[in-house]
Amino acid sequence: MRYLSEIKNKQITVLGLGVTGLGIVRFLVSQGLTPTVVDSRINPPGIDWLKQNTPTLTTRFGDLDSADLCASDMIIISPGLSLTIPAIAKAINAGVEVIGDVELFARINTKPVVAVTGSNGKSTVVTLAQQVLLAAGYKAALGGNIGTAVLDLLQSDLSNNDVDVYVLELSSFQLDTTTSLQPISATVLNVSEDHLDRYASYQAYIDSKLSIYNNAALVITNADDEATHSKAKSQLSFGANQGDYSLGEYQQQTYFMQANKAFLPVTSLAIVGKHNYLNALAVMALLSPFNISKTQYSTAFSQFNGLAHRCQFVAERAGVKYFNDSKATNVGATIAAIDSLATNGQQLIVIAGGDAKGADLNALTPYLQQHVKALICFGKDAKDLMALTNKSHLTNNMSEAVTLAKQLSEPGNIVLLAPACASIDMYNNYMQRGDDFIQCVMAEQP
Ligand code: UMA
Ligand code: ADP
Repeated sequence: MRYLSEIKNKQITVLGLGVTGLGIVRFLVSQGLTPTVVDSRINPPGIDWLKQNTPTLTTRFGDLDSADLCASDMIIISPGLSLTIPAIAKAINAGVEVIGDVELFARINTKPVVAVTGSNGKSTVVTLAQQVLLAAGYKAALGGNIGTAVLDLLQSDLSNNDVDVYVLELSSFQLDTTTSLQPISATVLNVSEDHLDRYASYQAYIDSKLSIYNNAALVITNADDEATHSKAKSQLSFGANQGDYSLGEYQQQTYFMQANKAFLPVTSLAIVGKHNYLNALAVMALLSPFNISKTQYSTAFSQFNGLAHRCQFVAERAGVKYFNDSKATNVGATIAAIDSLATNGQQLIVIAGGDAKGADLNALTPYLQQHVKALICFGKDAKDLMALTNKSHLTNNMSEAVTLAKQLSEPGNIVLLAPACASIDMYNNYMQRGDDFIQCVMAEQP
């Protein structure tokens, strides 16, 4: 592979040793390269793997200032690190090339890539897209922000014969260090405030998302969300009532419509909620370059039961249904969850809180007024959430929040964990927070 021989004699630093860093190290070592591995943490997550598998690599763990990053020819950086960290900015100013793992993947990969970003729905869309492709007989590999480092998707002989197409979920952080990706189709699903602790402005965050369209053969926009729009020549759109792929009525049923023609009823999709119907439309638009029949779509749509921690039904206790939407780590996702569960005038009890990442929470207010009978808050930014409504209650933790939710609920109500915040102030990740919620619900006496 030409690009790898170009960098063979370069001094490469792998910066960050989490999921991404390990993927980079494994890949480079499999190609006979010997990078230096740096992480600002004394005990980064990948340290044990490294000690066991590649003990001879040079490592520098701890303070980044003393890692001498300027001495590298190239830094392959993990997405959790901002390019504005002084030691990293200094290396960039000194002329060191800094790229992400997705960029290295793009420079090497020869297979088609379907690329997905957006504030919400990415994981659902990429997983459903992979399921549809598999149902249609394509060998489809899934990776990126969803949890598998992209370089772990490549075979070490680089033939990649076991893959016809890569489906990649890309975060804005990953896009910030990617310039060479040429997706066969790419979408920004939607944009709402998130990660404002990493971006200078909301517009900077939007611009980062929009960069996924650069070099895409087909751009897929959300007709209902102007921030996702593009001037690309080749584009299709999806939307609730408008766009090339939309929702429409046919024989007294709601259908997924393709160019205004009824394609499949929304009941063909096992997951529910309007946001998921939009996700399915996005999948159809993204996969339009592939040869996929109605039956193959229908098979995949009916078999996909959704991902854990996304509006996941937990239990019914004393006539009250409990839903875990711990993955609602921003305002847009919490609104979508309230919207999809508050059908038929349902009144919800919502548990929220955590680290709001600098977001403006006010967009929640009308939804709280209309559909929420109590907002139970805890965590770092609980007070900001409390200020949104006079129906709020402050608690100290999940266990107290669930107990209070039970006391406030009546048969027919729904209790929804949809925090609108990251979990990092109290948990390792959103999965741990969701599991805590489930445990607390199960521990309550019926
Ligand atoms: N960190 C340090 N020092 C370092 C390196 C990292 O303190 O030297 C910290 C970061 O600031 C961050 C944490 O370690 O708080 C993890 O960062 P990382 O870059 O090592 O993360 P990885 O383990 O490589 O996981 C990353 C994505 N994480 C982030 O972007 C924060 C994972 O997305 C992704 O699944 C994985 O790569 C594979 O592509 C997770 C995520 O939270 C799910 N993403 C954000 C989101 O979805 O909102 C963007
Ligand atoms: P991401 O990978 O972008 O975080 P997920 O599919 O994991 O997306 O869903 C994250 C959260 O967003 C969940 O709470 C889910 O209920 C909600 N969600 C999913 N799709 C959408 C959408 N199209 N619009 C708004 N919220 C959504």
